[in-house]
Amino acid sequence: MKRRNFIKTAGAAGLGITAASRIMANPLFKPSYMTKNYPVAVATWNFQNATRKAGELLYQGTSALDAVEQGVRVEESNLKNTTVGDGGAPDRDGNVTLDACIMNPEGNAGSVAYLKHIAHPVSVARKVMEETPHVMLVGEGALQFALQNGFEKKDLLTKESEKAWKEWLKEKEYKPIINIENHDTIGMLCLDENGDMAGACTTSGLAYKMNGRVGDSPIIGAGLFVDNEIGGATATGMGEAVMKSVGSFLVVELMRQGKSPQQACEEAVKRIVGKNSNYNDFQVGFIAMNKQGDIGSYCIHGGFSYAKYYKGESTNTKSDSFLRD
Ligand code: SD4
Repeated sequence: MKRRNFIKTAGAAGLGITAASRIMANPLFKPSYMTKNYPVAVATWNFQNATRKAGELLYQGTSALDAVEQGVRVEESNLKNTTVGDGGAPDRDGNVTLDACIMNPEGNAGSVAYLKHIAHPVSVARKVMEETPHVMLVGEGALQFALQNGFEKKDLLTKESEKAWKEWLKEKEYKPIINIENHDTIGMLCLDENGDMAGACTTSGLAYKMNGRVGDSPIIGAGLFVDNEIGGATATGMGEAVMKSVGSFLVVELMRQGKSPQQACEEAVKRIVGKNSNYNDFQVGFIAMNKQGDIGSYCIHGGFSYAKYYKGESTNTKSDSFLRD
């Protein structure tokens, strides 16, 4: 039996056939699976400038793909944000290397990793998606491709990031920082007025990572996954744990099996907790959205939140967490 028919039948059985059919015949009756909570833009952390930008575009009729790209670019440009784009913290050797990806409603994807000197890796990722036969370009090749496509080459290491890195060099102690200044990687999902979904994820990765390290954020299925039939998910936190669980793909598949966005995020986090005995030492957070625009989020440690723009209102919502702080 199809799920919708099952829901109708089960509902009818519970209420009694006559009462249920009377309710369903009412023109104002809207079963929950038909509720449209969109256009909407949602992003990891309190990145409300980014969701506001994307959301306003969505309400002007912009496509999910254009809105999500423009939305995350706000944080890529933000020099005060040391975890994304220009001004991002460098690796141990002082290189700022950026990771980003994007997916459109058709299920196409583009990605760049270990990209130096380009302030907007998400836009390079989009070009990879739209203008090459490939999904992912890395390092020198990604930079070459970006320059060939007119992106400006610039030094992304700010004075502040350089100073903080030099301070770090004194001890060279490497341990993941949970909830960096309460913001981190930006992963965003947009659902446009046609009900089509696109997503993007962009980061400078873990501060003081090893030279050459790539995290989950540019990996399709790990840092981001969108299936326009079901919904999308995106991740933040310790990329290694997200990659090993193919986290965002897992969340979307759990939604496909009937879980709500919230239940799917919880299950994915619990799976990571179950497989990593050191989960106390790192953060992972997911956000997810289904095709109705319902949103869920869950993380290991408290402190994670998600930003949302819906019907002219910008909000930041605290995420529930596995560990109670
Ligand atoms: C990474 N997930 O590179 C990203 C960055 C992040 O806490 O979210 N760091 O692993």
